[in-house]
Amino acid sequence: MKIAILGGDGFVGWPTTLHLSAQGHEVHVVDNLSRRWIDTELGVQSLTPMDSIQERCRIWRETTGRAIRFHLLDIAQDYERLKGWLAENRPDAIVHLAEQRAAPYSMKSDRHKVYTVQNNTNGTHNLLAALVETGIDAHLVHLGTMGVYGYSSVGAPIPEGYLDIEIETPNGKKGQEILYPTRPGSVYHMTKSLDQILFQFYAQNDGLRITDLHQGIVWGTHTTETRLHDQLVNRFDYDGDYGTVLNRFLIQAAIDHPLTVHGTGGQTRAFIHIQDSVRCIDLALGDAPKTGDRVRIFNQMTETHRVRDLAELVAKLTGAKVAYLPNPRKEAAENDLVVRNDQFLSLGLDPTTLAEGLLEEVVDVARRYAHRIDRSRVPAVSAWTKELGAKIDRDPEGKALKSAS
Ligand code: NAD
Ligand code: USQ
Repeated sequence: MKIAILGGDGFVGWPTTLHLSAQGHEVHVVDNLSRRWIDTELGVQSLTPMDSIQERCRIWRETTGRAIRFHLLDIAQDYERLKGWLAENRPDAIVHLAEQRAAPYSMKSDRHKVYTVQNNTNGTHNLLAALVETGIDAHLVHLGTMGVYGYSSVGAPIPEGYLDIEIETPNGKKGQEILYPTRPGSVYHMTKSLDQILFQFYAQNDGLRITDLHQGIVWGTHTTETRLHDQLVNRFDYDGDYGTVLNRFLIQAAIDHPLTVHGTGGQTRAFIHIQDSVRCIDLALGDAPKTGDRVRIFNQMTETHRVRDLAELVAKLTGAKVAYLPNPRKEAAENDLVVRNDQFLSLGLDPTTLAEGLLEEVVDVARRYAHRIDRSRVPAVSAWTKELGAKIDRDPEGKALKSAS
């Protein structure tokens, strides 16, 4: 297949690009490199030394003989170029990862809220409108998030996208299928809830074939293909905005920094290893909906964990200390989370779990590149409200904190 990977220079996008290229697909990366600019804005860099996208593609070609083409394009701001690019290249499938994906970044200031909504919502809508206009019948696979649901399982597992309900009418009860209700907890998560409605409309109105993958928190760094060469290494975010919880605990352990648990650590979240994330995208591409089908929604996660249990696990493994800190986020202090993921299991996903020795691998990566870590960028300083912000003034080592942008 000819596959366009929008956001193919990112953390999930790069290993997905390599994996699909290794499978023999013709792969095109479309990216505006905004994530690299945000690193510059925040004064941070990936823990792992990432080469330019052009250099990464060159090394891949040298290592495997396969070509990956890179196209510098902003899908949110440059509608005409996006439409022109699609009309010229006519991909069979599109993997859409090109969004601002950090909840803390989306809550830093009004400017960051506005940017996140404009970038994510326009990007998704531009893509859908351009597909209709160009008449391209590509299968669109979008990376969404488990967080659209707000992590509450109300005692029952979160289904894969849809809920059967009954409504009282004057003629008795009537059944209806609705999208499972959303309850996003950040502006970023809100944009993913908006994406869902855009997909529902375009599938229903124009027969677009769409799969929305509601992914949990991705952890780990290497995949089979990124291991092939040092310069194919994946990016690794550790800072307070883009670093996600388990990877953060593992790098904190590696540099002898207290593990930064927000609040009681009673938050339960869904997780997936980067290798499984890549496999799931591949499985979803191989199982496309037909024209006229409703949007196919998968829960892309393999296990759930409570934040404090993860901290204790990492502390046991490495001897790190755990710091319980004021929570900068407005979120439930404790929650249970049960999630259905039957569809990927039935497509053959064999989950990689925390128990499989890969935690040590991340600590090893962190130790290898520890000299690249700026300790002052480790604490999370982005607060969900001004009131919460007033409580976040010291890092776990007692130093005064200031925001990076
Ligand atoms: P990332 O920030 O590393 O990568 C996103 C890529 O998209 C970057 O290379 C960025 O430059 C590009 N991009 C952003 N806006 C763009 C635009 N307007 N035009 C062109 N390119 C643009 O993020 P990631 O961790 O790889 O996440 C990829 C997708 O998966 C995101 O949509 C995210 O919401 C979703 N997701 C990620 C995680 C996770 O834990 N990392 C979990 C669940 C879902
Ligand atoms: N947390 C800590 N300490 C830290 C960092 C985070 O206790 O140092 C806590 C947070 O308060 C939160 C939980 O850990 O309760 C998860 O935070 P996170 O930053 O790991 O994940 P989140 O903000 O939810 O976002 C990440 C990705 C996002 C994706 C989402 C999937 O950045 O792109 O959509 O995970 S999900 O969480 O399922 O919504």
